Amino acid sequence: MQAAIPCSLMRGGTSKGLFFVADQLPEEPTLRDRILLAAMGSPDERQIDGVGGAHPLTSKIAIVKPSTHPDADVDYLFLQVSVDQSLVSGNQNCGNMLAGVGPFAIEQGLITPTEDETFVRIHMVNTGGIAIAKVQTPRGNVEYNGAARIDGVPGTAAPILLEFLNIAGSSCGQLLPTGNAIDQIDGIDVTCIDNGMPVVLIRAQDLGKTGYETPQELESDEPLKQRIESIRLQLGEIMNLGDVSQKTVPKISLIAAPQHNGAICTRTFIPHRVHEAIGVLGAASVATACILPGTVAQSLARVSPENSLHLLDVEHPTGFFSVEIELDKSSTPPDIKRVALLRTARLLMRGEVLIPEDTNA
Ligand code: NQM
Repeated sequence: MQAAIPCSLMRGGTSKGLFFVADQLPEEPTLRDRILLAAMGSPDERQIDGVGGAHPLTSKIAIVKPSTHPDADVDYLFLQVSVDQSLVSGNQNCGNMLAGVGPFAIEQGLITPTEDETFVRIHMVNTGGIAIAKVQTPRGNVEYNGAARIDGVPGTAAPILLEFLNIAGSSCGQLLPTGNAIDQIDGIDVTCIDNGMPVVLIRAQDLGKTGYETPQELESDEPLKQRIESIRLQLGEIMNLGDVSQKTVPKISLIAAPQHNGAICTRTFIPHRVHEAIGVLGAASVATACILPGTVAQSLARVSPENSLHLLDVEHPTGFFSVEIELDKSSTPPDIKRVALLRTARLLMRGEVLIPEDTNA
């Protein structure tokens, strides 16, 4: 007999994965991870014997439960299931899957919807911060249809507004983990930043690239990938992330001057594949680097430096990611008061995922 575990398949932003209520999975992490690997069909490049989509962006898990945090309604644990390795990692957060958490919590009865819009306060267990999601709930039902468009997803859907307070230093302890706006590694200038996601920004031209290549072009450049991985492994230690050889952070964003009137152009290694767009918190970190003095992004970015409220369009391979950032400039580096952005999500399927019998053996 296969084991049948209730869950939902959802698109969250530009990612996709399985959403579970926590009490449907074993608490013990080793057994839980074996089940998740089997559910997704990993390790296998095609994930042919599971529901994973054969790419890190479609091999994701959200585990949701009622929260005991005083400022939250639900806890959200994100797990990245490696496609081709027997590895499940909780070392990073995911702001795209986060977009599905509010709708999922309402669908599962963990949250009672209030009027036409429901605010869901989400404790992001991986990094400890709080996100507030505004979900459309006319007549008490989650509305998925709507007019909001996000680049990287065809068509339109109901808007889900996400707001983050206090996400600076989420994984590294501080916004600028090395204490510097610029560091040098292997003779290359880099900016290490963590405003919700640890990211290393490198000017594409410093690695002999334009920054406007397609993800496929960058992924097929083996020497480039080796150089980037060497930089990443060294910086992991310096950014307080320890040995990152088995971790999916930090991300590496190659940056260039904007091509389409945005703030900056990005191509992001996450960290071994190149993102078709950019991660949510990854975009928040890159956008923040654009407005901090002295970073590698500052000379390339097109932003107005005067205001405390910035709206930045981060360019990526399939369009733009718009991030709103509110700063308090009275401290150095400036204090990030609030980050806000738009996502959409959709429930694609609900039912049971079937786990082969020998998985529990
Ligand atoms: O940065 C991909 C994604 C992500 C993460 C990754 C994300 C984020 O697009 O908040 O959303 O960088 O691994 O799902």
